[in-house]
Amino acid sequence: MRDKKLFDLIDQEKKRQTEGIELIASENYASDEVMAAAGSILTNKYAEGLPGKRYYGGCLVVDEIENLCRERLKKLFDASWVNVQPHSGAQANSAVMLAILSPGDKILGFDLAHGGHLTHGSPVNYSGKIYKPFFYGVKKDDGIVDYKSLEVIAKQEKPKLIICGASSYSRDWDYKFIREVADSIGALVLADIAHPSGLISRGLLNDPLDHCHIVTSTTHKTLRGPRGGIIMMRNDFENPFGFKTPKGTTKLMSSLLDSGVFPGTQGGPLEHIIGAKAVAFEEALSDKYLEYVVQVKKNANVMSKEFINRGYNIISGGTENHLMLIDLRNKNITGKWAEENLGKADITINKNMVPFDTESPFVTSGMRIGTAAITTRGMIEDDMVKIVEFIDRVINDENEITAVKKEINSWAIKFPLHKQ
Ligand code: DSN
Repeated sequence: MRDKKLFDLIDQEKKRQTEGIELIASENYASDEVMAAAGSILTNKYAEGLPGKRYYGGCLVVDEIENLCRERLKKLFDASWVNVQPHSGAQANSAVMLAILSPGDKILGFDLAHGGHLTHGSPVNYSGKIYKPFFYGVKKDDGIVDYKSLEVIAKQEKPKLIICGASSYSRDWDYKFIREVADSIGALVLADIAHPSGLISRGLLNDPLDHCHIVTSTTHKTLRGPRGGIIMMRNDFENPFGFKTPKGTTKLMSSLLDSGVFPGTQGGPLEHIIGAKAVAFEEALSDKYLEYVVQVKKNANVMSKEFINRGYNIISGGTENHLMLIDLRNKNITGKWAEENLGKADITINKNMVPFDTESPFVTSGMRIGTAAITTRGMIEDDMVKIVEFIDRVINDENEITAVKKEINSWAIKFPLHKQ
């Protein structure tokens, strides 16, 4: 290997991933085949456009690959239209907004400080700079989305787009209700299912495609594919907000979304990543993957109960998906402290704002924990209890860090990285 420096660093990262416990809710371990496709010669090919309508020659093979990817994704989510080119979830959302909205249009999203995402209207993101954002949050008493306030704000502000979906919310969504609210004001609904998409794909959570006009996701979290994004619709429809063609016909949303991706927000698609997405979608259609997502959900449930048994405050009192958000204020530590000190014991989590947080986003009062990655390694319910015990030991006594790290390193290597 000529670039020893770089490949030594990759080896170091492999050691970190192998010897530690990965609890970041948005991470997972892609299979060897997903990584082989992602690292393949497909990276060499330019293919601006869509299969059959490219701006470059030599696209016959990548056309087949992208079509295979699209067909597998349609099957996985029972969608009639998909675009597999977005480089990330954020890019997928930007393409959707470009397709639907004009600068200055109102949007209504889930507050980032309550579990939402930057691209749902945060003032530091394009979505909050170009469009006019309004937010709904969770109720203070139970940590569940405040659907009533969503309805009130929607009826008052009449946004063109309502966005649901989250990056740290442990409950399922009432997509039907949100669609009813949207219909009452003539808005469209975008569900961003980046986190729970794997669980949704196999029927373990409510199906947003039943009710939401457009659905976006990442492909690397519970879906366990390469890093990337996707856009889907179960039914195509005419854009209600104009965008007339010179001939006067209203454009179909599918065509607007395709243009929103390219040339709207991206150039050449990453065909190596599209190949890897195709591998991941085929894996996700398998019985083994169904077993996996069922176990992810079981593991999260057991873990949240064990945290509660040990006096931890889980926002909303539990989980219905792959993650949980823990308010650490009753333990007298911050999220920053937890991230740093658990990290020293090779337990990787992320600090996270909790709803109505009193700390800054750099400190936070909470930590977010997910079971997608550790379940891929083959860990089951008993292992969850053990992990909570490790975490509790560190949080209760910093002097335990060295001992916990040692135990974790020898225990973790018993679970191979790519067991699926
Ligand atoms: N950064 C992702 C997460 O951790 O949830 C969201 O984009």
